[in-house]
Amino acid sequence: SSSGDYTSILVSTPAPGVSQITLNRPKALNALNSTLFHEINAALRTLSTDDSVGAVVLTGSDKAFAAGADIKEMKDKQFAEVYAGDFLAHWTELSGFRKPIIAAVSGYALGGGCELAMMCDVILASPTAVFGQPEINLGVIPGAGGTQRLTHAIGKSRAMEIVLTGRNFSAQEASEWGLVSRVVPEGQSVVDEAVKVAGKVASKSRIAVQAAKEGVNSAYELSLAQGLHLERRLFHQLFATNDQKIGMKAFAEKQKPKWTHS
Ligand code: CO8
Repeated sequence: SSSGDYTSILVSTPAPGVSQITLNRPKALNALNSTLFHEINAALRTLSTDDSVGAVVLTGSDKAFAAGADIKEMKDKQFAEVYAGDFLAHWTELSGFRKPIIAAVSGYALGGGCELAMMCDVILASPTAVFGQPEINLGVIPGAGGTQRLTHAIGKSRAMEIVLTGRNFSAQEASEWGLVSRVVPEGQSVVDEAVKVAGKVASKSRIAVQAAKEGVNSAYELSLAQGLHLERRLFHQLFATNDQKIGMKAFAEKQKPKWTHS
C-alpha cells in the first residue's frame, strides 16, 4: 500500500536510497497499538521488495520515540485471548526485515518502545532520549525482547536492575552501556544523523550489506564456532557476486565502485 493509506505512521524518502518511517500517534506518545504495528509491518513489506531502498530510518517525535505498547488497548485482555491469539506475535516481523534499520530515538523509548528500538540494527539517541522497561510497574514483564535483547546489549546486572526496578535510564547511560551506538550532540538532529548513516549504508553494495547484517545478527544466535563458520561461508559466497568483482577491481584501479547490487 502507499504511504497515503496509513493513519499511524508516515513514510517518506529523506535521501536517495533511504526510507523513513515516522511513528505518528502524537496524542498517545506513539503508544504501539495493533494498527500502528500492522502499518509498520505493511510499510516494511513494501520496502523489502523496493530495489531503490537500501536502508530504513525508524523514528518518532521529539517527545517520544514510543511510550510502549498501548496500555489502554491491553488492560482488559484475558489470558485465553492473548494466548490463543498469540497477542503481539506480529511484533516479531520487523526483526526479520533484511535491510538495515537505523532507529533515531528522541524522548521516551519505554517498554515496547525500547524493545522496538532494540529490534533495529543501529540505535542513535538524542541527549533527550529516555529508555526503560517499566512493565514491572504495571504488574507484568517485558514481552518483546526486554529481558533478552537488553541483557545481550548491556549485561545481566544492569538489565536486571532496569527490568526489576522499572527505572528509566538516560541517553548517556545507554551510550556508556553500549545500547546505543552514540548520542548525537545537543542541537544536532538525531533524525538527520540517522539519515546520514542510512544514506551511507544505502551507498554500498546491497547484497554485501545484506550479508553483513546476516553475519552480525548470527552472533546473537550461534556459538562462536558456528558463527565464524557462517561468516566465512557468507564471505565465500560474495565471490559469486558482480559487486565483489566491481569493488575489488575499482580499488586496484583507484576508481570509485559503481555497484550493481547483484
Ligand atoms: N499506552 C497508552 N497510552 C499512553 C501510553 C501507553 N503506553 N503512554 C502514554 N500514553 C498516553 C497517556 O495516557 C496520555 O493520554 P491522555 O492524554 O488521553 O491522558 C497521553 O499519552 C500523554 O501521556 P502523559 O499525559 O502521561 O504524558 P507525560 O509527559 O505526563 O508522561 C510518560 C509521559 C512518562 C511516558 C507516561 O505517559 C507513561 O508513563 N507512559 C507509560 C509508559 C509505560 O509504562 N510503557 C510500558 C507499556 S507496557 C509495554 O510496553 C509492554 C510491551 C509488551 C510487548 C509484548 C509483545 C508480545
